[in-house]
Order: sequence, then structure tokens, then C-alpha cells
Amino acid sequence: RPRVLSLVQPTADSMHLGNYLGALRQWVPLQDTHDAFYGVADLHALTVEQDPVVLRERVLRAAAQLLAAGVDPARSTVFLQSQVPEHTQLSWILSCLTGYGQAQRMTQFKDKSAKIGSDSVSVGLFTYPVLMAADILLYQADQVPVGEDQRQHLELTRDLAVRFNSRFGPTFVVPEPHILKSVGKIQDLQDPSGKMSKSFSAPSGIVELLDDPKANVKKIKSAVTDSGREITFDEVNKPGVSNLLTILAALTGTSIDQLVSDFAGHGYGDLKKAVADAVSEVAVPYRDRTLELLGERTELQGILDRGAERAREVAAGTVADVYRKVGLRPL
Ligand code: AQP
Repeated sequence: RPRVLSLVQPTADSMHLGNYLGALRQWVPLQDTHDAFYGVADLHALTVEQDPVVLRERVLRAAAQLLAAGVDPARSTVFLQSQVPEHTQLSWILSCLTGYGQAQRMTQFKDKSAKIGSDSVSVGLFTYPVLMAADILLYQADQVPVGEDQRQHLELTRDLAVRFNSRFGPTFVVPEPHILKSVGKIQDLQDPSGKMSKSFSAPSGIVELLDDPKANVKKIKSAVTDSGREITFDEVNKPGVSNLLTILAALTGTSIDQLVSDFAGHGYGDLKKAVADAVSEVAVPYRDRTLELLGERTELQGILDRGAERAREVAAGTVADVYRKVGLRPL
């Protein structure tokens, strides 16, 4: 079976609608067709400052949310990145193959460092895409289901795989991005020119799935719409309305064209109400299940321990091969 890998960062108490539609939800059906590796990128979280107590809790909350979204540990390997030391081992070797100029061209780093301020930016944030390449290449993943914001990092991963293979002989599978155009970029509700983001969206711009359902309804009802009254899909001139249509189409499985015709003659308020209802329908059971899983921490830990063990079996094989190929003494 082809292999699939994807991770999420535990950088907030809750996943947002973008994480869910762009990533988590795609993971679930892939379990039926692929050998799936899904996990929590806790090492990636350290690229920006973290409070240790908060981070420890968020890691478990993130793991619980993967399961609440439908990842099934009986069919997928579910693990914490930090529990598989091979991620950092391979990351070092790949960083020695990454051109400084190429790393400097990563737009996510440029955006994030501009927001954080260059004095507070860590070297870890700069090398983040190399660690991400290691995450993927370790497992010889064929496909990587992610949102649009990760496309450039995936391109780097592919380049590194090709570079390594041509220098040292066939070693890595060159992975393909699995990015759904329809949901790859869910925008901020208050600033629909930018993506919904855990670290940078204002609270009013982001729908957190574990938030109080009433608070989410309120946020959706106060989402920025656009001038005019008509509900049409036009990302350039009507980014707010288009974002709401995208969300509603994804959650209900209805096409955008169909929604536009269903809402003909209706106002923005009706559209927002439909979006709020559709979000609640997904978020309420997701929240209940997450809280339930967090009430059974020993079991959750057990799932992650077993997942790490299985992940290490695969990862150790790759690192042993890489050590041999680059001329290091095998471990
Ligand atoms: N707005 C989005 N629309 C669609 N997909 C998205 N993803 C993130 N934002 C959107 C996808 O969610 C997965 C997990 O993301 P991550 O935890 O690795 O964090 P991120 O990509 O850096 O984005 P976040 O969650 O908003 O965090 P910040 O703001 O801290 O960067 C990924 O597959 C991502 O593509």
C-alpha cells in the first residue's frame, strides 16, 4: 500500500477550521487506501517560544483531536514526533544538503519572521522546513495531505529527496503533495485576504473547533462580508462571502454553484446562519469526543507509545540506510 504522512503542530489549544478542512479531514479516508502515519509535530512547536506546562497539555489535546477527527489508531500509526529521535538525526543530514539560499526563499519563514521580529526569530524557525522534509522522507511517504501553505515546503522536500538520491543512490521516495484546491486555504473570518492561522489570526477571525459552540456561532455571524448584497463566488472582489461559501460547500458536500443558486435572493445573514449550523454539526461531536479522550489519558498515552514504537521501526531503517550511504558508521 502507498504510504501517507502528515503532522499538525500543537501550537494552540484547539485546531481551527482551516486545519480541519485543509488537513485532518483528508486524513480520514486515506486510512482505507494507504499505510498512514499521522502525528503531532511537537518539535516543530519549539520553533517559537513555548511554556513547557502549556505545551505538554497541548500535545495531548492535539493527539486527542486527531482521534476525534476520525483517525483510527487501529488503522493508522499515531505518534508524537519527539518520541522518534530519527526525525532530528535525519534533519541534520538534510540540513547539510540544503542550500542556504533555497532556505532563505521560504515564504512562510519570511512572513512569520516579519511578524515575530528578527530579534526574536530562532534558527529553528529558519530550519523548520528541513525538519519537515525529514518527517516526510523518514517514512518514505508517497503522499502528504496538507494545506496550501505547505506547498513550498513540500517542494523543498522533493528537491532534497532528488538531490540525496542522485548524490548517494536511490534512497528516498519523492513525495507528492495531496492538497485539495477547494479547501487548501481557508481564510480568516475578519481578514479574508489572509489564511486562518493559529498564531496570527485575531480571536474573532478564527473558528476553533474546541471553542464554546455559541462563541463560534457569534464569530461566524460577525464575519466580514463584502459590499453589495448578492451571494456570489468571487475570491477577488468578494473574498469574505467566497470564504463562507467555501466553508459551507466543504462541510455540506454541496457544490459552490449549487449553493449560489440555493441562496439566490437571500441575504448574507442567511448564508452565515447556514455556515454556523454546518460548523456546529461538526464541531459539537468533535469537541465532545476530544474531551472524552482527554478524560482517558492513560489510554491516549498508550496509543501514542505504541504508535511511536511502530514509527521508530520504519524510521530507524531509513536512518541506518542514510548513515551508511553518507559514510557515517552505522548505528
Ligand atoms: N487556513 C488554512 N486552510 C487550510 N489548511 C490549513 N492548514 C493550516 N492553516 C490552514 C493546514 O493544517 C495543517 C496543520 O497545520 P500546522 O499545525 O502545521 O500549522 P500551520 O500550517 O503553520 O498553520 P496554522 O495551524 O494556522 O498555524 P500557524 O499560524 O502557527 O502557522 C497543515 O497541513 C496546514 O497546511
